[in-house]
Amino acid sequence: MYNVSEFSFRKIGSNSKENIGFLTPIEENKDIPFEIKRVYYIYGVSGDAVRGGHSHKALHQVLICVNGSVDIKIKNYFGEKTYHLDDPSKGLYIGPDNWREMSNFSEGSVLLVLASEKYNEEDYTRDYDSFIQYIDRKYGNLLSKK
Ligand code: T46
Repeated sequence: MYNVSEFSFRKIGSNSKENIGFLTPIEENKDIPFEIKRVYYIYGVSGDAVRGGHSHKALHQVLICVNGSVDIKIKNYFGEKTYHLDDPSKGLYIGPDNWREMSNFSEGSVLLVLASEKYNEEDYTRDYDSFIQYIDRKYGNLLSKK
């Protein structure tokens, strides 16, 4: 999907020892395509709760469900898709201009987010109609006709 991609991190185990699990390292500009200026995580969310409901004008992020599972619904100029995150070795890159909603959090789930910028409320578009108008102005008027 445009400006959104799923990818796998390195998952380091051991050839000689069993049951010691895995280690996933993440380095900026190597394992993810930007410098990490902020890290936050979301947890303790009820299964019936929905978070998100906004887009970003400039922010790049990678979402990793380090425990449990969660659904991430993305809507952008080119369409709509829901990604299911349930593996701590998988990441979901989300670039600018993507409306996102997080739902279906499993019990005990933890959603880790690596962000390219510090927190800036002015980078958010939290009103859906404003998002459509912003996307229309930037990309044309196709989205509002879908
Ligand atoms: C996103 C999804 C995946 C801060 O003070 N600092 C921060 O770094 C963040 C992310 C949030 N906040 C404050 C702003 C709100 O008063 O925490 C409160 C909850 O934030 P929000 O309602 O935006 O949380 P979510 O879960 O809807 O969205 C968050 C991120 O804000 C957003 O960038 O892409 O996670």
